[in-house]
Amino acid sequence: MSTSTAEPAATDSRLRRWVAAALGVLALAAALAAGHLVAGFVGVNASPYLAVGNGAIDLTPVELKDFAVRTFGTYDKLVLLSGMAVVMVAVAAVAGLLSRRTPWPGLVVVTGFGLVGLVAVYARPDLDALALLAPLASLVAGVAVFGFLHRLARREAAPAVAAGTSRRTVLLAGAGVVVGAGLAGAGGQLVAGSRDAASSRAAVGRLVPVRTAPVIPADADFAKLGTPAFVTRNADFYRVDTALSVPQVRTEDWSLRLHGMVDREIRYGYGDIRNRPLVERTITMTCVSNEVGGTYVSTANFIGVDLADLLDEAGVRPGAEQLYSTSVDGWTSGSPVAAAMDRGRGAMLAIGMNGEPLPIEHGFPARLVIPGLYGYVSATKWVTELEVTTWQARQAYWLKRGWGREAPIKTESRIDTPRGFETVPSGKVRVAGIAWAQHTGIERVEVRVDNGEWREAMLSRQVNLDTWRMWWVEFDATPGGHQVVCRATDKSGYTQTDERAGTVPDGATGWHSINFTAQ
Ligand SMILES: Nc1nc2c(c(=O)[nH]1)N[C@H]1C(S)=C(S)[C@@H](COP(=O)(O)O)O[C@H]1N2
Ligand SMILES: [Mo]
Repeated sequence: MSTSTAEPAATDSRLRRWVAAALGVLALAAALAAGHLVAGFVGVNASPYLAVGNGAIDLTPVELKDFAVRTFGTYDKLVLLSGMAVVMVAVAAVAGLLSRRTPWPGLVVVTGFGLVGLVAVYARPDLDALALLAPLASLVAGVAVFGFLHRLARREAAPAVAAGTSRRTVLLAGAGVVVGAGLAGAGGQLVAGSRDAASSRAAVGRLVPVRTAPVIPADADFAKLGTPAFVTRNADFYRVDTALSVPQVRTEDWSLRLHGMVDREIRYGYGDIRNRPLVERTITMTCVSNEVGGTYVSTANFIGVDLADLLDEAGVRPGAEQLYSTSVDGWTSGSPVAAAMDRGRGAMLAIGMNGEPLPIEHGFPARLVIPGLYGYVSATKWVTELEVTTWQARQAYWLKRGWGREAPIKTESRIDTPRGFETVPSGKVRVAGIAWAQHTGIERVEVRVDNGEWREAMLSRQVNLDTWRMWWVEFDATPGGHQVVCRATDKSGYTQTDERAGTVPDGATGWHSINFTAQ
């Protein structure tokens, strides 16, 4: 140590505010990019950013999750990721600002970030120990970059005598980190992309069922009158899941393990399923989070095998109650064994949708589809495990979070035309929409305008009991505001209750109503 204790006050060598904040943000960028690069090799979900987001989803209370799905719809995850980004950048900048004199506050925060990433990846059920390399890379890169840039910047800020570093060097180092982080992040994305499921899906080719679903008659929808098309295009089919990044499973890596209360455990490979005689069924799926009037209802021609066939091969033991299915990403679902075994219901292990292999976001290579039950108890995507068990022994993902165990789809109807608050010419106004009561069938839809008489709507041709039906009716509308309400009656004789219930715990009820203006 020199004797120059009178060295100018440390204030002189404090980093400028913007430099300090930038250091924090640069270290964050380097950390995330390094993690993403390594995740390209060990599994994209090991990327600390995604792992933390996925962890946040799993920890979010039901009400908040339901609110997010309702408010942001398909963008809920984008909103979450953007929100996380804003918070992280802010914390990183503050960490930098706290480190104007010594690097320690920043290093502590960077390490804290790293530990959160490690815990989040560790907690993922779909990742193995190797995946920890990604958050580890983040931690090391974050600490190293912060320490390195801080030292450079401090040297530059120090009194001229001691200075061996020019401002230019610091800026160059900062720019180097930016470029490096960009390259690493993009590299990770590229590597992950080359190992994704798209090429595997393309290699599957056309799936040709031996028993195709009956052709959909032309009068099965009133698309020209303002209802949806009977069969929903894959690109338009609603999507609901907890996965931040869509699981990428290649057929060659996929298998389905069927075990539990069975006589013999079986493991099916993709070829074992694809090479069976495939059946095709037209089924309307609905999400329990669908609010009255909501959009989480769609119809497709699913191609696959009978779940009952697989269960029979394994030999289900007496006393079995629950078919507990697990997705590759750890999500779980519990379906009644009775529904899965009931041949009249036609539960499927589906590998195709509307003539194509399942789209990746709809569960490629394989998913469950059990007609008549809400998706969270019947429709596991990216399914890799079926355990035959009891209700007591296993609790599925949403059951643990307060949703019901038994969740048959409730009879509902929706007005599609006119749109809410639309202005239409007065005179004849056509009201059209959809109704569903899967596995029971729709018998009647009635429509009421301005608290007048209920009028029976024209129904589309019934395709099968597991699909929606379309309806329309015409009214004379005088100029001014009007309200329309609809209600369906199913084939059991049940008429939709007007009592409003929320989606939790087992599906919303109530009549859909819209207001429109005639002029
Ligand atoms: N792996 C996995 N499968 C899942 C879910 C999920 O979160 N993860 N969500 C379920 C729910 S709640 C519904 S409604 C349906 C939706 O299927 P879709 O996205 O193909 O429409 O998938 C079900 N299968
Ligand atoms: Mo759902």
